[in-house]
Amino acid sequence: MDDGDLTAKLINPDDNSASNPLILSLTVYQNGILRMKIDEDPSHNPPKKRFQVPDVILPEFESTKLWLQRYSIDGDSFIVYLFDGYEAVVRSDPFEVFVREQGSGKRVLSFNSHGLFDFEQLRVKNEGDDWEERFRSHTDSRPYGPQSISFDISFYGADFVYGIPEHATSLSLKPTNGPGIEESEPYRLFNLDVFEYLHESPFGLYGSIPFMLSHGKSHGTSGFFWLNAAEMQIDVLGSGWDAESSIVLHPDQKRIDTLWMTEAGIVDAFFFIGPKPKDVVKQYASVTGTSALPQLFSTGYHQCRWNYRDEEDVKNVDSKFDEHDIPYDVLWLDIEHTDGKRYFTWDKVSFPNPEEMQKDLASRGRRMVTIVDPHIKRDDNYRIHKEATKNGYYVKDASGKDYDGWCWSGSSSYPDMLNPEIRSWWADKFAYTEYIGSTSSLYIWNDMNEPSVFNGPEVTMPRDALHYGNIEHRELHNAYGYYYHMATSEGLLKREGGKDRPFVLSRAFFPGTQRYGTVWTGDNTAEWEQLRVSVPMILTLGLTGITFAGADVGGFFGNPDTELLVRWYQVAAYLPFFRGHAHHDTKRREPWLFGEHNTELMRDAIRVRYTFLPYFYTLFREANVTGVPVARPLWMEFPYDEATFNNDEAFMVGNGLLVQGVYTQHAKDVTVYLPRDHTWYELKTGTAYKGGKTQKMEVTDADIPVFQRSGTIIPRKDRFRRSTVQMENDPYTLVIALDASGAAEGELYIDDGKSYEFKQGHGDCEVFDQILEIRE
Ligand code: NBV
Repeated sequence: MDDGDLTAKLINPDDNSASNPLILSLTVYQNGILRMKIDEDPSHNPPKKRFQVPDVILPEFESTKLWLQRYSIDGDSFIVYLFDGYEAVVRSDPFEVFVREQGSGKRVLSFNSHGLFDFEQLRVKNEGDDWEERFRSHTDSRPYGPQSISFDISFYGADFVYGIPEHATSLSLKPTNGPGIEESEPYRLFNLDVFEYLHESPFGLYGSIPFMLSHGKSHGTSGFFWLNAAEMQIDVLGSGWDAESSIVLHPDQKRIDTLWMTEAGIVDAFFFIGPKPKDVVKQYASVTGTSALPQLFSTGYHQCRWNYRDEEDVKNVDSKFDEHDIPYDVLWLDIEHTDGKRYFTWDKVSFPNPEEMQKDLASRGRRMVTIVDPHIKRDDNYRIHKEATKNGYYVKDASGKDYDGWCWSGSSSYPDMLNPEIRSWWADKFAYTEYIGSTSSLYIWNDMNEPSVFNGPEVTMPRDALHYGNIEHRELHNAYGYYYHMATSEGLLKREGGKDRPFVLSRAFFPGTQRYGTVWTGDNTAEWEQLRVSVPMILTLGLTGITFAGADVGGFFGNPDTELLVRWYQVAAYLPFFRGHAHHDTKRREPWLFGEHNTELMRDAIRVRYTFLPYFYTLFREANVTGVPVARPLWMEFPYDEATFNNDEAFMVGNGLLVQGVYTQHAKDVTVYLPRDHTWYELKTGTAYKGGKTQKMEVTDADIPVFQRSGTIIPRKDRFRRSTVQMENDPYTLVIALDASGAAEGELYIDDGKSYEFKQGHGDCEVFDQILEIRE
């Protein structure tokens, strides 16, 4: 015991090779969190310090550490107190760590119960060692040799596991391996710019969060998070994969085993005991942070396209929204608005008067977003490139030269965002005096930050590229986009002297991204299956901290047929980030281009969103305080209702609204499961349905089924306006759905919608935190 932690040496008894002992440390934090680190022992002088991911764990989390006092030894096991009713056990031989209920001894989570823990230690290269790895025309020099880590994690009492975005798959993670299971690749976590991604694929997309949750009827919910930024692969093992398993289970306990593998880094693992779904997300948020409270405007509708061509086009699109009485808040400009893909500049012919353009939009209460990507054009006349080169701010290649890759801007280099000094330099670029033509109504979009490199291995940076502190790219790859997003967000904050909240959309993400901005699911396709998969993708992001997330409405690639486009608006109107976007080869698809009837349908969907903005904003504040997401899987609200555990076609907005998407063409009806023990009021008609059953609901093209749960109060604003700005002083409508006893409760959060005054309690007006109780 040292400093309130437990430390141990891990010695491999069967190993005749001269492998050094590893150092394990175990720390307990408030609210049921166990952290375990395993790294090489510095006293054995490894050739290099392995990478530990900085700037993700909240400093305030560290201060919730509990001094380990109560422990006991039982045979070869060392037992520490974890939380009310739970303890952690470290068994020495065979080595295993697990969390269990005190008294009953029921396990919750365990590490290495199947003995799959393996840790490749760094070595000095000897003559004859060939560590190079070749991929197509690329060679990875691997100067430190293999350094992978793997282990098994078991979730007890688990019916399903969820999390580990980003994959275009179902909400509950299908087994990748095991008897009777069609063997698939493991789920991969490696941030990549994937062209035309497929649904139902375990292939990793643009962001990575190595955090898995399990849920089941016997334990409830638990979670496991591995803070590591290298490539990771995770197998979900189907039951019976290890028939010889010696783990003794309580008869009513199911178990799901998983296998985790990474290329580099250390073990820095967090075990969350739950036991309720919201406990686990709160425990995770206490480690990595809750989501930033967005400005109110950004919770409205966003209109994007690659590209709105010029100032005339912008004006025209903007005025058409008014002409058709469709509210919207933000117009977006993609890469073509720049002078030759030099970010922070404007194309002089198409956008000669950017300030005027933004001010004109702002006069009608609207904002603009421009794209700023991380690839910097290697042009000696480009200010950003000159400064970055002079200061040595670029990521280096394995030979120590500025890494040069190919992207939109042609030959490009990438600022080394791991370095706080470089982040601060980058943040300064958003000052009005630096980003000429920007105004206070301009916000930012970060794309291509995986980082995407067209001529790099797998369209990204070589793994042996070098970062600040001699860190290899392989060690931090999955966090590059996170640091870039962080620097951009800090830029907007600095620009406003810390007053207003930034808005930055990012494609790449990592644990902690929620503190810096919004995420979207990248380049989806205009297909029904992609509309369907957008729901579990966004719910998964919410479960793993990033609640402010959305998918391109309509699908980025291809032309959606009108019915798909309308359905997409109807579902996305209830998801946290709501933006229409399209590839430049697609036909224009603004909501008024498909005939009056369809304009009306899309207008209605967008208006519904605006009506519910007070509710959404209140939920964003709840997420900001607690980490509980805005859009929730049904099992998060109804953890005892087994029929919800595997449902990812419907979702809850807060605890009050249940939304059932329509994901097929020409649907005449859809089946909706309404969770038990509640009455559900269909939104349009007020018709009451008893919960605990699957209902067949007739649908028309006008809308999708949405229900309000009995016992809730939902705040709305029902007047139709051009944007959130015009709604500011509109009255609230409270929609009250009484429960069987004649009671209902709800919350309404109101603040100025843009500043940080809420941190001083300015938003916490009397109605917040206070239950409105209305009795008949
Ligand atoms: O900047 C162009 C696009 C953008 O519209 C899209 O949203 C991003 O995901 N970008 C990718 C680069 C090219 C994609 C083919």
